[in-house]
Amino acid sequence: MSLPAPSAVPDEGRSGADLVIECLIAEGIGLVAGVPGTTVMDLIDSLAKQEVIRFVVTRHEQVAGFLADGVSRAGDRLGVALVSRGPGAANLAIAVQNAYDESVPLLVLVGQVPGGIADRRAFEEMDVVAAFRPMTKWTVEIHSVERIPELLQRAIRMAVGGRPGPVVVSLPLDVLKGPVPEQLHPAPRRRIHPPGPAPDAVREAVALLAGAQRPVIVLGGGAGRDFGSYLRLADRLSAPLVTTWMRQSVVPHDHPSYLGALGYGAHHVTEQAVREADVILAMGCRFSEFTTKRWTLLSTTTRLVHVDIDPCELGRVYVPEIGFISDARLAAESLAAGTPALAGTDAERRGERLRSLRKEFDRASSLDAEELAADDPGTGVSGISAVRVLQDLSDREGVLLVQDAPSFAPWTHRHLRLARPRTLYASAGGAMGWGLPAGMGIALARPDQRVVIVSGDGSFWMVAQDFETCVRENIGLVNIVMNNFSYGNTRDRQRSTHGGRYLGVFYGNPNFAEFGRSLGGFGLRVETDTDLATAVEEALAQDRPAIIDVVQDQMYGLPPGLAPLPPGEPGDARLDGKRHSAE
Ligand SMILES: Cc1ncc(C[n+]2csc(CCOP(=O)(O)OP(=O)(O)O)c2C)c(N)n1
Repeated sequence: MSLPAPSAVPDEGRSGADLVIECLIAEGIGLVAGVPGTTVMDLIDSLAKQEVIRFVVTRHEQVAGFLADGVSRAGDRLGVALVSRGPGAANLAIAVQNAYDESVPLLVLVGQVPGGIADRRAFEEMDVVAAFRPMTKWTVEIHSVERIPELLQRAIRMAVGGRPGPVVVSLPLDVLKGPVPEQLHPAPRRRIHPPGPAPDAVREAVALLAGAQRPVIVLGGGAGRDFGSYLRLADRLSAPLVTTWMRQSVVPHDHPSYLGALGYGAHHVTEQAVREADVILAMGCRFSEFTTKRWTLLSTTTRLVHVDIDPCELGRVYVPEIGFISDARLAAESLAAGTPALAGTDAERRGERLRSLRKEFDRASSLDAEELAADDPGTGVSGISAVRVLQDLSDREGVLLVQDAPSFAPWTHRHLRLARPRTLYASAGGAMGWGLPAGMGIALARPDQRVVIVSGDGSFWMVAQDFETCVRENIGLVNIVMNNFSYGNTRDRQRSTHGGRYLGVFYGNPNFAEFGRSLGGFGLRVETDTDLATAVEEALAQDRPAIIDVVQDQMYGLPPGLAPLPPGEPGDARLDGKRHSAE
């Protein structure tokens, strides 16, 4: 389509919107995803006048938000979303809430009605600060052009610094249109160095861990990208290393200390190691509901060392015997350096225990186990099994796997073995529809890799329209849709706890392959197990985005023996405000 050439509007100097974009460039932002609207048209115009930042327009604001989330998770740059006031901001809220829940850094720019008509319930006016404050690290409205560099820079530092999270900046139209004094420029880019551990705390923790009989390391999302120091520490301690819910990709699974991920669908042996631990060293972890089996997993006699970058996390759920503020990696380095090599019977005992736990983990997580061959969640269903999908996707060179929030999650949780860390991206926040947009952001941040997303049909259809964005923007991902014509996870809850009275969980679907093709992408429908591997190969060979519609039985869902998590009791005795220690 050819567009008319831009009209030669005389340059009237820099506007507030120009300055905002200059600030983003100074901060190294490479991509902004968003949806237009009256209050952000000046920002979009400023983006049109430059070539450093790519602007990707999406078909729904939640997609822009989740896309920016994917950029932040996978790349080295902060993800940024741009939306208009009231309706635009409300549509995006799910992505902010999810990023807050998962400690994902995000910068959201929201257009706002001009100050001169604010607080009169102007058209689409929304109190952005009040609406977003409870789900952000910081929400701020900028009321003068002069303060744009200061407040934007602070917003970005807040998003990426400490425990990361979303930050929302509300930009009234009069500020975006306002003239910028010639001497006003972006503030220089500044980052705060993460804190290291206090030497005393390290000494105390080393002493406690050295005397332990059954120490366990629990690693959370705060572990960061550099996993070497955790493995060195696990080696030094001869200790099992487990991760929190959905964070199994932070370490390589072939390391002899790795014992799986906690959370919904965790293996018995993974939970057993934690339950039986006499000392737990938790790093970059917030002891979430799923990780702790609704706060019932840790034994009352287990002594706790908790390391986190956020002081508010220390003792928020479990009060540690030794708690200290530190970047998890820096703490692991110091702990590994300070831990003496184990010798004699201690070394033998711990080593033997670890080997036996690991053997059990290898058996339980095997994809070839006989019980999995008879893949049946107890309902006599047929169709393409999740096991087959996993077998066809496990550890493919050059592929990053993205997992939406359907019943497929416990399958990967239990049976996906990753030799290479950071090759699985999963949302612990539970938001359906995260997969495709996050996968788009991950693909844009990592063009050297191919992205394969696995979504439930319900989750996919919440954001399916943005497959068009993938085609238009040439984002060559593959989206596998596990098509069971139902909200499977909630259907299973009706089966297990509501006497099988099914209501509001079944629906019809289009042929997703045809849908993909109608938008200019590649599409294949797969109805038998044996065709799946070829379909994945074919889809990966395309130079355009692809959908693989994997047809399943309408009752297909969770792994054998795994019931949906029942709504339950508040927690265990350890949360009665008792100090947690051996005393
Ligand atoms: C945005 C959002 N709405 C509702 C839910 C509640 N919920 C959790 S799983 C689920 C069903 C998921 O269905 P689907 O994506 O088709 O995956 P399946 O479980 O069938 O594999 C629902 C409705 C949610 N997590 N997120």
